[in-house]
Amino acid sequence: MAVIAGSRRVRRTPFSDGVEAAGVKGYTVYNRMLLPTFFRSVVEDYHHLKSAVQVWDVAVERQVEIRGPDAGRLMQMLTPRDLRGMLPGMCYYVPMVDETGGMLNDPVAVKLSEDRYWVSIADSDLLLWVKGLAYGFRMDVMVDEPDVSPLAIQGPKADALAARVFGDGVKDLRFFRYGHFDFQGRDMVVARSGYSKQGGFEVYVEGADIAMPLWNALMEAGRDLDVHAGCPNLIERIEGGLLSYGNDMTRDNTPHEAGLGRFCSTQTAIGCVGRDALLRVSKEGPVKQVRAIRIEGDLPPCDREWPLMDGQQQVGSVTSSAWSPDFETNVAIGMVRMTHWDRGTDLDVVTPTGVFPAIVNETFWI
Ligand code: THG
Repeated sequence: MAVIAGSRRVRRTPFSDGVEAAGVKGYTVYNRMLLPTFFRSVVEDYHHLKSAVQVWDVAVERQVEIRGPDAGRLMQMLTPRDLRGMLPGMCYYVPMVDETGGMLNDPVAVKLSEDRYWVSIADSDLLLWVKGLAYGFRMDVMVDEPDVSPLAIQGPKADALAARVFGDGVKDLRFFRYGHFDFQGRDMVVARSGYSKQGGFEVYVEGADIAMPLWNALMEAGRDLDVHAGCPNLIERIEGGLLSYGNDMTRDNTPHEAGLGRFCSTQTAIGCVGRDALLRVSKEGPVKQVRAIRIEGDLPPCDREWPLMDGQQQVGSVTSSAWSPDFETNVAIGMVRMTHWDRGTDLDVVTPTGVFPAIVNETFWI
């Protein structure tokens, strides 16, 4: 593919100077902001992520801040996940849906206090929907995008690196919990979370001025741990079954179709605007759903939907795919009709360069 032209419309991040100094070789655009796609090569980055530690500029995970007396009520309007058990100190993975039950985003919500949340969004303009609801329902809340940029520390040596910069206390964090830690006199929210299955942290960096000092401190502290700049890795995230909004699910899908039914308790999510629509589909169950797919052959990059065929009949599509060096197969994510979603079902996938054998896998590669 050709290069992405820089312009003001495609926003840089507070870490972009560090990313460039580290030799970034590819970018995509996410929430109208630059997101690195690889540094050395996708495969080299993959092996390094699984064996060492990386620092990721994930500032594209923009925050929608909801603050005010109606913050809790507005949050529950957005999601079929029951938020009554969510306390300050917790992060929740929350499917967000419109009035038809269609997925608008799959963010990580961070509860800062009873009346203040950050919604750490995937690639869609969730801010506009939230502001529209707040205005339309005359809610007593402020909704905006604060100067907060997540920086991820991911990989098996993430605990060791994070402890050197934030102290041993970070090691006590449980999965999807956060704490407040000091860095150069600044308060930082640090959570045990991140868009990989290798473990690690996400630092919600408040204030662009402290971004490069933190980036540099992590790079220096981790020199003997072989720390390297990295980014969400296509191969590793498919192996782990981490979904990508806009790729693996869209507004045309319910959370149940996306395989996110375990994050929904629609019956008790009182106030969710998509509740009535989802109660109907959650009773019946979805007729198509996300599946792990194994594909044989030398495939092109998956930059469009690939039809999944049973003979002449289309029974689904592949939405993400990559060669996995560790599993020595092409790992893929697809949306497959109920009639063909059972483990071991043999299908054909139609790509721009040919037709290849595809098999529905029991689980992701974790
Ligand atoms: N972290 C933060 N914000 C984000 C992402 C993130 N915003 C964009 C994008 N990623 C949102 N999508 C996801 C997808 C998967 C997960 C988090 C955000 C995830 N899932 C785990 C899993 O499926 O194994 C665990 C979820 C759970 O058990 O609660 O982590 O990565 N800040």
